[in-house]
Amino acid sequence: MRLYLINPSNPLVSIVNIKESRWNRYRVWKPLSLMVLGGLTPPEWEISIIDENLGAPDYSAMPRPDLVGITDFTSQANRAYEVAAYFRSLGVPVVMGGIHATMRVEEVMERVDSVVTGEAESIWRQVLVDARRGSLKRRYDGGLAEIDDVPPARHDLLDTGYAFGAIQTTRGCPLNCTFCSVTAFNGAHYRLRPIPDIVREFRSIREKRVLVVDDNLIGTRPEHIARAKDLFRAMAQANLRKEWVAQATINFADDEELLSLAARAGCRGVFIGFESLSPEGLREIGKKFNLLKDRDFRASVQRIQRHKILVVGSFIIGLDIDEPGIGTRIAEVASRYGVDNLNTLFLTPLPGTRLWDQMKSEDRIACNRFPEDWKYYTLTFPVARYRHLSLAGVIQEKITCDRGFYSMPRILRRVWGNVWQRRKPLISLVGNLSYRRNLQLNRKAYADFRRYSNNTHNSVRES
Ligand code: B12
Ligand code: SF4
Repeated sequence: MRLYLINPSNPLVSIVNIKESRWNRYRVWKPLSLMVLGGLTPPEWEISIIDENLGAPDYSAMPRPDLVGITDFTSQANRAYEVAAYFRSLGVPVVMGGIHATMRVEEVMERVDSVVTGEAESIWRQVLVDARRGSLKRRYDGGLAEIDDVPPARHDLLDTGYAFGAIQTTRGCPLNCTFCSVTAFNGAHYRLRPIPDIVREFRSIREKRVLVVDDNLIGTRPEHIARAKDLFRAMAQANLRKEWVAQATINFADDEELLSLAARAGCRGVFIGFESLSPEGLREIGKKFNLLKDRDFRASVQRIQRHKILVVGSFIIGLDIDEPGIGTRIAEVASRYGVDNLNTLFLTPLPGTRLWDQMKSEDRIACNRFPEDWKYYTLTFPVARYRHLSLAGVIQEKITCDRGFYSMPRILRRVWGNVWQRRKPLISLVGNLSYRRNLQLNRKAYADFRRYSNNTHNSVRES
């Protein structure tokens, strides 16, 4: 029995776009979901994982599979439907699962044979049994997995062309920020994989560098921090010789022992969502956690960097409190915090989030020709109507912000700071140049987007 597991091409960045910027190689990540499905699949299935970000293959030249499984984020939905239509035209059954399939079940059901909602661990084997018998159900619900049932991912099924391997150590997030799908999809309970399983799986990853995909590797409560320390101790003891990057909340900076253990375990970079400059903004999006303790963000960033860990800071543009000038302010504040890279994203109502419900009820979802418009749900296009910023205005804020933060003098200052502190100046330079190069690509994409939108979506205030 032959199974194809497919990651449809990602409109945002793929290795195919390497011609446009060779630094993009560092921005393409392995589709861990499909490697986990591989780990759940019994040996009688011959599995091929096809990641279209490495270049879409000529499916007609490949052997006919008995079953196709497709994963997709919302932004990949259109390509996912094309791939599904192709295989269904050959009479091959197609199953779709993952975040978009879960949040848009009806839409997906119209285009595939079977939809799997939620996490797949409890249900995937049953799907395969039914597929063999030719009796696939239209819908399966995996719900939330027992965390001990998460198998080691099949890292051997995908090997070439990536700069980073991938692993997951926790699932779920209690914070439930309005714009984020994680609590809706993975639940509010923070579930922890057993440490020995993680260490063993780390060993099976061939890449030297690894992305730990957890939404928050360290968690928010004292018992989470204690577990993170145990994990880092075990990783250091196992002498894995891996360098890894992860996502964490800002409390990562609050515990010197945690930082030092993380660095010893191989942590080289951390992605932190600051999201907004102001307490009102943080309250608006429900990220109250960042408000705690009268925090000095600059000092927090510096404490992390002292352990030779790079900090990527993320902010959102387009909150209801954001007014003209927000782009310049974010660039300035992010520079003041001293982050090594800045990632600004447009406030985007992703399906299944609280923000989606709110914006839908206020008739603020401007790109709403679905499924075609899903391609713009990359957080890099302003798909909604913002309170104080028009379409042209919000795009201009983003351009101003990026131009300000990634100006050559500021890049050189940051890289020089890294040389001075002996903190991986090369990685910092590559990261900064990659972002800078993509700014030019973004500008063209925005011009096309404005033409597509016909400049119709005004700010809420104007309409
Ligand atoms: C790692 C990651 C990335 C990596 C991508 C790695 C990759 N190629 O998969 C990078 C950094 C590139 C990335 C980029 C983006 N990401 Co991202 N990312 C994640 C993150 C943190 C973890 C994903 C992961 O690997 N999970 C571990 C695996 C094991 O879990 P899983 O994917 O959910 O798979 C399970 C089930 O969903 C199911 N399943 C999945 N696929 C299938 C398929 C079949 C057939 C079946 C049966 C089951 C099934 O089974 C799996 C096992 O239980 C998630 C948050 C999260 N917790 O999921 C956000 C998340 C998926 N990303 C999100 C977003 C918005 C983006 C971007 C658009 C934003 C941006 N500008 O960065 C881009 C778009 C990329 C694109 N493809 O177009 C959103 C997606 C929301 C949505 N509705 O689409 C999420 C949920 C975060 C959020 N804030 O809401 N991302
Ligand atoms: S943005 Fe981060 S902290 Fe907020 S709900 Fe999502 S994963 Fe949790």
